Amino acid sequence: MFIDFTVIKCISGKGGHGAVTFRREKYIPKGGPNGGDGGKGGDVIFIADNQLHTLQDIRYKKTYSAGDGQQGSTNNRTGKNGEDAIIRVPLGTAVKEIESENVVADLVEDKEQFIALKGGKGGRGNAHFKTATRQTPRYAQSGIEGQVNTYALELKVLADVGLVGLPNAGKSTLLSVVSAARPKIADYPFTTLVPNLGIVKYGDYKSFVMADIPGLIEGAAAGKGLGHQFLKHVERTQVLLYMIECTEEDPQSVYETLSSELKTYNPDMDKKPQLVIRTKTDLLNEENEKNWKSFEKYLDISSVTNSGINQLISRITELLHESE
Ligand SMILES: Nc1nc2c(ncn2[C@@H]2O[C@H](COP(=O)(O)OP(=O)(O)OP(=O)(O)O)[C@@H](O)[C@H]2O)c(=O)[nH]1
Ligand SMILES: [Mg+2]
Repeated sequence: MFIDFTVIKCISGKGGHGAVTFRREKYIPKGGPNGGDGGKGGDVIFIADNQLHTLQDIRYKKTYSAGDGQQGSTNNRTGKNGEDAIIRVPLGTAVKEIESENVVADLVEDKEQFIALKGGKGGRGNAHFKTATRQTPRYAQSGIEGQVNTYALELKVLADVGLVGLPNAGKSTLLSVVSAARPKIADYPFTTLVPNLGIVKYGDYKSFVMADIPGLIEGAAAGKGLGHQFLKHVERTQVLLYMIECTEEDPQSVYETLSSELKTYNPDMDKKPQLVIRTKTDLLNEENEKNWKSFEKYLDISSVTNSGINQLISRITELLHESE
């Protein structure tokens, strides 16, 4: 179970000011007041959307601002309302107010809405302030300010497929190739410090969730490296991919290290459907190939040339359907 998490700042729109205007027509030199009202500021609204599965898209944007209402104008015309800021979130997203630490909404149904911040009201134009004794009021109301608040969004996600491997095996790169996720990728161990999630789309409307965790090393289950604290994230996935670099001198022992770490952490982990993925096959040469003789079954992929990627996705979807 992953906790997908992000913090955003929200600002609702300001109300537009009321207008101070008077009728000006030929033959009516001193017309009465006709200043229109200001428009209302936009609201900040969260909407649950069953097409979304992570907070991925929201994570890239830190501030959501609704539009301001426009000022009123002459002839009693009301200013335009500001546009609402709509924040689409996956089902199951909890919205927590940072300051009070209160969960203010828990959006579970498709299209369920939560108006987090109301836009400011528009000010009334001077047309409202005409009285018997005051025929030409020269003032109008100001629009009300918008509101500002900071929220933490939290989503519990169950990943379908977990990637495990030594540091630098190419896990994050694979995730970036098959999904819209953009995890950090670099040529050194422990590039990934926190788990990443991606949605892998296939067929027309189908998808599964893939989880990339920091690299595992021997002793991980006992707390070495970083991986162990994240093993819980792949504990409940349906399928595990063992990612092993094709250039490993002893891929068999790498496999055993990974497998024994998982078993030490939770004996059931090793029982779920798994695939061994030989990664970076664009680097494969005859020398490496020899090291793999003892290995019975694996799938070859290269995230650089894309070779084997479609086959991998088909194989994963077969396994997911079998375990349904
Ligand atoms: N040639 C080649 N290089 C690759 C391929 N996949 C990944 N790499 C490179 O291998 C290095 C490590 O890739 P990552 O995806 O960051 O590896 P990781 O398993 O996520 O590593 P950690 O997060 O440290 O556990 C990067 O320099 C990648 O560019 C591949 O298919 N071919
Ligand atoms: Mg990584």
